[in-house]
Amino acid sequence: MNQNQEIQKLVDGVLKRNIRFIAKAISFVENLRYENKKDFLQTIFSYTGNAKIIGITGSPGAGKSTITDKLIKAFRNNNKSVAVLAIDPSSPFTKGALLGDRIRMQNHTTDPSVYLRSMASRGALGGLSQATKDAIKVLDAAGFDVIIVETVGVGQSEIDIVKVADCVVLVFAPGFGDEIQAMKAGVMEIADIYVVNKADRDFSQKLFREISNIINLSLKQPKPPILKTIATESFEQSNIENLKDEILRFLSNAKTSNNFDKKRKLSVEYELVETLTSVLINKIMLKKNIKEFFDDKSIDKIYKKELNPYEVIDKIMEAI
Ligand SMILES: Nc1nc2c(ncn2[C@@H]2O[C@H](COP(=O)(O)OP(=O)(O)O)[C@@H](O)[C@H]2O)c(=O)[nH]1
Ligand SMILES: [Mg+2]
Repeated sequence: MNQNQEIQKLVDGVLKRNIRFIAKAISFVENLRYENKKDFLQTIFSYTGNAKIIGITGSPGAGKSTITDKLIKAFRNNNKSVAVLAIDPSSPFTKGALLGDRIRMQNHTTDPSVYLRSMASRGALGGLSQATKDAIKVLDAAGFDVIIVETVGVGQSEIDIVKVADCVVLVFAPGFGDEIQAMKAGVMEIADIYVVNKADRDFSQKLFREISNIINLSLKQPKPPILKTIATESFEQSNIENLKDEILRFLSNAKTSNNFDKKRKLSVEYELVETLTSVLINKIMLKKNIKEFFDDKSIDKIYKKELNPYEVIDKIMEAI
């Protein structure tokens, strides 16, 4: 089989929602450089855009995976197919956390309309990597109605999730002490829905009030809802059915107000710029007459103030 046939086979498998091919396609986009996955991405492009993408973010241990497990159930009750991408910031060599996520979501492993996948985050500056965005496209093309992206809310990935998700759920739990930190960092602004999980724990009411106060002060319109959940309770007791309803309400309001399209167009623009940036930089760095600007000697000179970096940039711009 030549390369085109290989790619077509992979695409066909994905479009048929064949789990083996989906797994293969995600590894494909995860491991390859842009030039090598471009043909594949180009072929699936026209099949993407139908899934609802939900971001679940918050501190490690807040209960995101436990909530996701029950959200899967809530969407399955409505006959929606669900794919989950759990983005783990830890090194790909320490699989502990990934295993934990799998265990918390294992209730659905025999359901062909549910697909779970963990990915290591390898994005620049800890943000969502291009691989993650491409994996979302694979799941979208595969026809999943809902794609849940679980990201650990530490820094850039929390902000980044806004660029890919249609609805962002920010999960808090009492006892982390990082609530105020998060608010300071401006992370609060990214949420479309707030969840205070572990509502069975002490101080959850206090946390609920704190977050309510912040929402009331925020200029964001409409005011995001805030829900209390106990993800470890039975489905009926957990309040996750309500969370699903709030997510659907948000998405439907966003559609009517045009915010949905606006947000998606922004993310198209972001990705265009991001892809162009990485393609350009790769192309530039590979040029022979550019390499010398980055060799040890040149870096050492800049370090010793013998060479001015701004001059170097000017020279690079002239050389390309
Ligand atoms: N008491 C209590 N524990 C919970 C609740 N939700 C999750 N947990 C527990 O908190 C721990 C971390 O949950 P997990 O879903 O892995 O958090 P994640 O890191 O945000 O994905 C697990 O031991 C869960 O069983 C809850 O509502 N109440
Ligand atoms: Mg988790």
